[in-house]
Amino acid sequence: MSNNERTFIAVKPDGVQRGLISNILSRFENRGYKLVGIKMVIPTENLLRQHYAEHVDKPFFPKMLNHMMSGPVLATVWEGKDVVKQGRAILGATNPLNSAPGTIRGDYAVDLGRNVAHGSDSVASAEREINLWFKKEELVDYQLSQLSWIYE
Ligand code: IDP
Repeated sequence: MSNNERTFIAVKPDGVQRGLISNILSRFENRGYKLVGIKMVIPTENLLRQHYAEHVDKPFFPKMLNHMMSGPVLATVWEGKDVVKQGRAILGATNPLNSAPGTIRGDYAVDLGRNVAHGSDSVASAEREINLWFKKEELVDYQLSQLSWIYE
């Protein structure tokens, strides 16, 4: 079983402006995941076009682009067992109308275009997104002191 799977989690400008950073990060910390990268960025159009490559031709893309460039995004990388799948579960469904209470979006969002945070949807997209948002040297290699209390 691999405990070093990684995912990319970003607090979007709406989440940053609403003061939800610590709440969102604490959910991953409390679950037992290890933070290996963190920084604030105002993403460029070029970065977002790559990040959201599958959506660039969609009608909602220009509005989403404007929103994502409207202020800082908190970009983070988390590591741990099944973190990609669990990260999506912690986030909740893309459309907050379908997000269960207890999830980030289910607790803090009502609108699809203001759904507070992003999380990679597969191990492959996590790798792609981490490489897009972070340089190798920005990811920190260290051992979590609680490791044996989190993993059997
Ligand atoms: P995800 O963020 O859960 O991975 P995606 O389907 O990849 O969901 O969509 C990316 C983001 O684009 C969503 O989080 C949402 O903010 C926005 N989005 C997706 N579909 C729509 C739409 O129909 N209208 C407005 N925004 C949308």
